[in-house]
Amino acid sequence: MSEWLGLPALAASHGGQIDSLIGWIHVFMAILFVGWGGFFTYCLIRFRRSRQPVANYAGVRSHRSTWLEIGVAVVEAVLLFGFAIPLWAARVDRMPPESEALVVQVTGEQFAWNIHYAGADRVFGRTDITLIDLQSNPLGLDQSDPAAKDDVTTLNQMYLPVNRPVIVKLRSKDVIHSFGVPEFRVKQDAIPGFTIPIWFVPTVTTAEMRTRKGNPEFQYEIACAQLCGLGHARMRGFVTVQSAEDFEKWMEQKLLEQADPFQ
Ligand SMILES: [Cu+2]
Repeated sequence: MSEWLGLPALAASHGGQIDSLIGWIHVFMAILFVGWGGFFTYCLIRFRRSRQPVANYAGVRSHRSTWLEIGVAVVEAVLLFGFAIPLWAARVDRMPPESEALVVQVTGEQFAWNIHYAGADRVFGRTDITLIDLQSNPLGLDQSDPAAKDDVTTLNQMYLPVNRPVIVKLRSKDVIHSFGVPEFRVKQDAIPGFTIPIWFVPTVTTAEMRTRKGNPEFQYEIACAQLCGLGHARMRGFVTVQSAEDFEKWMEQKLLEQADPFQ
């Protein structure tokens, strides 16, 4: 159904459920559209002026319309309680344990995405607002903190291993941004003062998606989905999904580069 609706290619494990929810909403809305449209047309013809010159002050006496309205409410309740709420609960309640997932901190700012990995110790180094330097240390990472030694930070470049749960902890330095990756079917606002977790499992590597799409340039893109200022349109990040081995190699390489930027 997702191709039929023109949805972007799917590359996350929970995405099928979201697509089927979108599909069912379209089906039910199509039924409502045809039903109400038909009723409207019927009314236009049935109650046209030439046939009904004098207004009927008594109105409808049958209860059919009441039953119809109850029917619509039932369909909407099914959508809400049968699909939307369970899906939402699975997304926000059943977070995978952090020990099994890759935890990445993503901090939005006007107009970029700061990506922060905890490294092998799985502990994020301390950050301090007074240490922030827009050029050299946009996250204000405290290098004197031992936990920061193996941390990896990047700007607008997110690397993820395939088929492993990823927990993104979203933060913002200034205004409300929104982390949206259409292929992963995730979209969440980043709100200053909050750390908001979201999770997903990427299922298709960038390389595989390039082959599937026949487009060697394809990139998963983090699009800021909240108008956040004049540079909003260029607030783009990129996600590279790799095999677990390639991801580990990338982390090692990145650590070496950070230790010696001139190598
Ligand atoms: Cu933004």
